[in-house]
Amino acid sequence: GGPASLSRFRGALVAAVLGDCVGGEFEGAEEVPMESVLQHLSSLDDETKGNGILEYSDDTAMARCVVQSLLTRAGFDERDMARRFAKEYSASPGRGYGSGVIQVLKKLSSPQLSDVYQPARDQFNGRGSFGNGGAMRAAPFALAFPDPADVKKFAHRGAMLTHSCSLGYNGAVLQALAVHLSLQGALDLPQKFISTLITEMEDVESSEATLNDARILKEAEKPFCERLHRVSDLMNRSKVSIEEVISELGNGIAALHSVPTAIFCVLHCLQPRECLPENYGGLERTIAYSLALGGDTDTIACMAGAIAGAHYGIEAIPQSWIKCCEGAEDADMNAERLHMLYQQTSKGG
Ligand code: F2R
Ligand code: MG
Ligand code: MG
Repeated sequence: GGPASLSRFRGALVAAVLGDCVGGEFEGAEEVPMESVLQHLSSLDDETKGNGILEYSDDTAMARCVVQSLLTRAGFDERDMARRFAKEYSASPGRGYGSGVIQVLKKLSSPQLSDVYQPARDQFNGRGSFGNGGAMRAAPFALAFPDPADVKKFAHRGAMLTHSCSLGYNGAVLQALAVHLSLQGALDLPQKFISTLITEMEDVESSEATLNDARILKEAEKPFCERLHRVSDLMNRSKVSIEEVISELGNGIAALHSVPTAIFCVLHCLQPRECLPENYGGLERTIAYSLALGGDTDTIACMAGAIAGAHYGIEAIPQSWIKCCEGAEDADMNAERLHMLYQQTSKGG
C-alpha cells in the first residue's frame, strides 16, 4: 500500500501482537539457536498439532490500553490512559510485567491520586525506570497522530505514566518515530530512514533532563543517537554475527538495549539472509531474527514487528500466525479504527 495505507496500519498493530506472542517462548533465554526459532514458527503452520493459542504478555496488554484510550478519547488523555493501565493490571496481573512497574500500576489504581505522573517519578529512588515498558506500547501513538511533533509529544507523555527516566521515555519516542516513518514508506530508503531517526533523536536528546540522566547513568552524552550510529555501522557491513549485534546493541530489558536493536532487526531483514529460510518474506525474517537474538525476545520482536508490519503491510503476515496469537484479530479491527482517526486528523476534522 501507499503511505499511511490501511494495510500498513493493520500490519503494524497485528505484527506487534505476533512478535509479543511468539517471542514469549524465548524471553530471558541467553542463547536461542535459529533452529529452535524456525521449529517454533513452523509449528504455528501445523494445524494438526493443535497448539492452541499463544497468549500475549504485558507488551500487548498495555498497548491495548493505549489503543482503547486514544480511540475513546479521540486523542491523548493521561488520566484515562493511566486508569486503563491500572484496571488492566488488576484484572490480569499475570501477564509478565516488569518487577518495578507493578508498584506504579498499583498506585495508579488509587482514587485519591491527583497527579498520575507521580508514581512513575517515585520509581528507583526518584530516578525513574529506564525499562522498555514505555517503548513496547508506543506504536499506537504513530497510528493515531499524523504529525510527527504529536507522535513525539504523546509517545513521551504516554511513557511518562510509568517511565520517568529519559532513557525509558526517549526509547518510546524513538520507537513511535520509527513506526511513523515506516508507515510513510521511509524504509524504501534504509540509509535515509536511519539518518532521519538520528536527526530527530539529536533534537529529542538535547533536553537538560536527558543530558543529566545520561551523565548520572554514565552513558554517552546522547545515548540513543550513539546507538543509532552503531545501527548504521552494522547495517553497512556485509556480514554481522548475532554475537556482534548483541554486544554492540544489546538484547536486554532496558529501552537503550532493545529499541535500537529492534530497529536493526528490521533493517537487517529487508534482504534475504543466509541463516533464514528462502521462502520467508521480510516480515517473517524480521520476527525470526528478533527471536534468535535471545534476551528480551517478546519485546524486541513486538517492537520490530510494529516497524516491519508498517512497512510490509497486513498481506505479508501469514494467516496461520494470526490465528495462533491471542489478540491479533482485535488488533486488526483496532487498526482500522485508528486509521479512521488518523485520516480525520489529517483532514483537520
Ligand atoms: N518482566 C518481563 N520479563 C521478566 C519475566 C516475566 C516472566 N515471563 C514471568 O512473569 O513469568 N517482561 C516485561 O518487562 C519488560 C518491560 O518492563 P518495564 O515495564 O520497563 O518494567 P520496569 O520494572 O519499569 O523495568 C524493568 C526492569 O529494569 C530495571 N530497571 C529499570 N529502571 C531502573 C533503574 N532506574 N535502576 C535500576 N534498575 C532499573 C529493573 O530491573 C526493572 O525491574 C518487557 O520485557 C516486558 O516483556
Ligand atoms: Mg512481555
Ligand atoms: Mg519482554
